[in-house]
Parts: sequence; structure tokens; C-alpha cells
Amino acid sequence: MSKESILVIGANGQIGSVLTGALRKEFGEKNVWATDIRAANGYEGQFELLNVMDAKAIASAVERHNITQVYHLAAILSAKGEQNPLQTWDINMGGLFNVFEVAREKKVAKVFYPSSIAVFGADIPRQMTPQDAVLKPTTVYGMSKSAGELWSQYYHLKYDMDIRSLRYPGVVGWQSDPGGGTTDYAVDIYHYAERGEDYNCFLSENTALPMIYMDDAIRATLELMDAATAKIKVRTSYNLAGMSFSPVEIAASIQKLKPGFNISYSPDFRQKIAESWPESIDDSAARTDWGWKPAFDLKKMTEDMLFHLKAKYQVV
Ligand code: AKB
Repeated sequence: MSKESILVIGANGQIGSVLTGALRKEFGEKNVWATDIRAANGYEGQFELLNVMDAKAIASAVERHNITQVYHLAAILSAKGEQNPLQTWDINMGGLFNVFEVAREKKVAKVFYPSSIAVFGADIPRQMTPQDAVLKPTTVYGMSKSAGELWSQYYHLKYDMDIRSLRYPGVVGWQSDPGGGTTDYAVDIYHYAERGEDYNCFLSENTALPMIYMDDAIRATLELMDAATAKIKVRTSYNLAGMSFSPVEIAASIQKLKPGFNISYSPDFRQKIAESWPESIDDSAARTDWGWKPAFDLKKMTEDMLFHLKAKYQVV
């Protein structure tokens, strides 16, 4: 029997919904509490409504379930965040402080805090962006994640808390929909292709970005959280890489399996965000410290995405 009791905040989001299942597999159904501000349709398993802005409600959940690990996944992402910058800052930072403060007071053993490639901005080498590149984000989401990384390190140094973090690239998966990000096109495109529809991309054809397949993103999260404490040398957030591609490259990989698929390009405000981010990421610190190694490249991801989406659309 696992001694862990886990609270997932933002469990209905793109990563949270898949991560919750993986945590249940590892720690047992009864030891993982999924929470979100909204209930999901047809949700199976232990679930509670929880608003990350309500510190008392977080404290109550932590107390009632004797929580030992918190995964704090609730945030407003890059593209949506630009529509209401001050509200995005309030939610992303307010949520973080509520989680960190409750975890400190209730002596939660481990906290996972997701960061993002959005922490990077001007004045970086955009190819193989290093772990210690300067952080000058230009979106409010990136600013909140970069501040959040420093607060993670601060709580670790000042209160000896075990907070661990990854800078996720764009996450691509068939299980769940992304919401409000600049990398969302890389999920949407597969749905269009599988439905036999053309896709109009909101980024221009050669805009390369770092991406990762959901299976790899989940495995990286579990491996980071399971790693021995002595191996965690970066207490801000680890660069994490899976693959890197542009819209024209992902379209070409889809066309190998679906020759009739067409893509067109109408870049919008998200183009500027994408241009401020790295094209590829150097994740050698994660590889050296806790043995990270991605398993999926673009070809393998496309095959797996289309295989699963075919089954999904057949059921619907
Ligand atoms: C976004 O596009 O905002 C996110 C991210 C890279 O953090 N997917």
C-alpha cells in the first residue's frame, strides 16, 4: 500500500487529466484526489470541486485527505493570458502562493509546480536554449512562470520544502484538449487531419517550437517527482525537451499517413508570442541529474496520435 496521498489541482486540464490517471496507476486509485474549479463530464474516480484562489479550501482538502504530495496545475496559459493580463497575474501568482503557503503550513512533503518554455524571451540563443539562459519573458504567463520558478527556489531555500518543477514545452496528446496556449495548434491539427478536414494554422509555416508528446511529458513528471532528493540540483525549474518542429514539418509528417491533408497559414497575435520563445531546448541538466530521455520523435508521435484519434472518432 502506498503511503502517499496526492492532491491534483487543475485535474481536468490538458496535462492534469492524463497525469491524474498515471498517478492513480502508480499510487492507487484511493490515494489520488482530483480537484478542479469545474467538474468534467463523465469523470470517474475521486473528485472534488476546488478553486485554487481559495486557500482555506486547499488547506481543508490537504487536512481531510492527509495529503503528502500536491501537483499544482491550475494556470492561465500564454495566449488566453494576454486577453486579461492583470487577472492572469492574479490567478497564476495567487494560486501559487495559496498552494505553497498551505504546503508549508501543513508540511506537505512534495510539491510539483509546472513551468514552461514561456519563461524565455528576448536575448536567448533560440536553438538549444540553455538551462541558465536569461529570462526576459514578454507574456504575462511567462512572467508569472518565471517569478513562480524563483518562488519555488525561495521556498526550498528558506523553508527546506521539496518543490520540483519542469519547463514544459508544448504538450501534444490525443487524450485531452489544450486550452489557451500558443502551442495548441499542434494538437488541433491532428483532429482536423483525422476528421478529413483542412487546417488553417495560426502560426506561420516555419515557426519552430519545442514540443513533447504527452506520454513523455507524464513520464518526465513522474520521474522527476520519484527521483532521490539528492539528484534534484535545479530548484527553479528544469528545461525539458521532447522534439522540435514547425507547422510545415508537422503537416508533412501527417501527410505521410494522410496524403490528402492540406494546411494553410493565417498567423495571428500568437505568432509574436511564438517568435519570442526558443526553437529548441537544451535539457542536458535533466538528463544528467535524474536521467531524463524522451522516447517520442515527430514520426512516432504522429503515428500514435492518428492511431488513437481514429479510435476516438470511431467511438463518438
Ligand atoms: C502555451 O502555449 O502557453 C503552453 C506552454 C508552452 O506553456 N502550452
